[in-house]
Amino acid sequence: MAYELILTRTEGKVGIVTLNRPKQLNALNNELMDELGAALKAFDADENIGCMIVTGSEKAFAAGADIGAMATYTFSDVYKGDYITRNWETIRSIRKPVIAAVSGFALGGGCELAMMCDFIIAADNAKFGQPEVKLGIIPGAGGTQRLPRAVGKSKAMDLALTGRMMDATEAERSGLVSRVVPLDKLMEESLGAALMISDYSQLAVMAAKESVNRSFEGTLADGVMFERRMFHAMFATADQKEGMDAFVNKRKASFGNK
Ligand code: DAK
Repeated sequence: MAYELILTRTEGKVGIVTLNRPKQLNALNNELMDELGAALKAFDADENIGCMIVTGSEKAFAAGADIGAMATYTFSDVYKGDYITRNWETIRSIRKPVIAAVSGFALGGGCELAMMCDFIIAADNAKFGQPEVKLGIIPGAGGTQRLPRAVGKSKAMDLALTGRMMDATEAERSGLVSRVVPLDKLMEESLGAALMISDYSQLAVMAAKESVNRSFEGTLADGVMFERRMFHAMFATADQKEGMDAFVNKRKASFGNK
């Protein structure tokens, strides 16, 4: 499929999507979100891909939903068209891991998109925020729900109510991002993590992702039971036999994803 607003490429078993509306700081419109969803779904279905990275430009991961496109929307436009839900959350249905490699601005819908990924690696110039209040709206793509789960109520309230940005150091300190790296090492570090993940059993990786996601969606007891059953299920896979045999015999495991 030919894309206009994103670039796609692969590095080994890693599928990389680069948001590519540089003049608009990667502002997210419907077309871009359709393309992003299609690209991620294609990588997810590709047996040769084990992990994905979503990234932007040095200046902006994404500066939010496209304000120009939204400016004249009415309630009936967004409600009838199921704005956001229709195509923004495709990323949540992706079963293989998706890493957000964030440099520059990740604001509004851009911050929400990064939070929909499985974890965030940030360059030291990254800036995160939910500035929607300045536009007379509130976050609409999960920001009021995922941000407090990541950084706690007080900081989430601070960000959503003042609209201020937080830098990469504050984002790491508060748990929004997993690592901060120098800007010129962002892709190297992200790719290193993605290649490492891609070498593991896809079954184990997908089960781990599904189990961690469960921790945000139910009670602790339900989550632990879900994890336990997934853990038990791993013993039905050839990859478990391979992984443990490789350890016992001091050799590198070679997973067949079976
Ligand atoms: N949309 C459209 N264009 C944008 C944009 C955006 N979000 N952000 C930047 N641009 C464009 C600018 O208009 C400018 O275009 P030209 O004037 O060159 O044509 C170009 O990108 C460069 O931007 P600046 O000249 O402003 O660059 P600076 O370095 O001076 O400033 C900035 C960078 C990121 C601080 C600034 O551009 C900025 O404040 N941008 C807006 C950030 C923002 O407010 N983002 C939140 C958007 S609201 C919903 C669900 C979700 C959402 C909405 C509804 N529903 C369920 C209904 C989500 C909403 C949002 O994300």
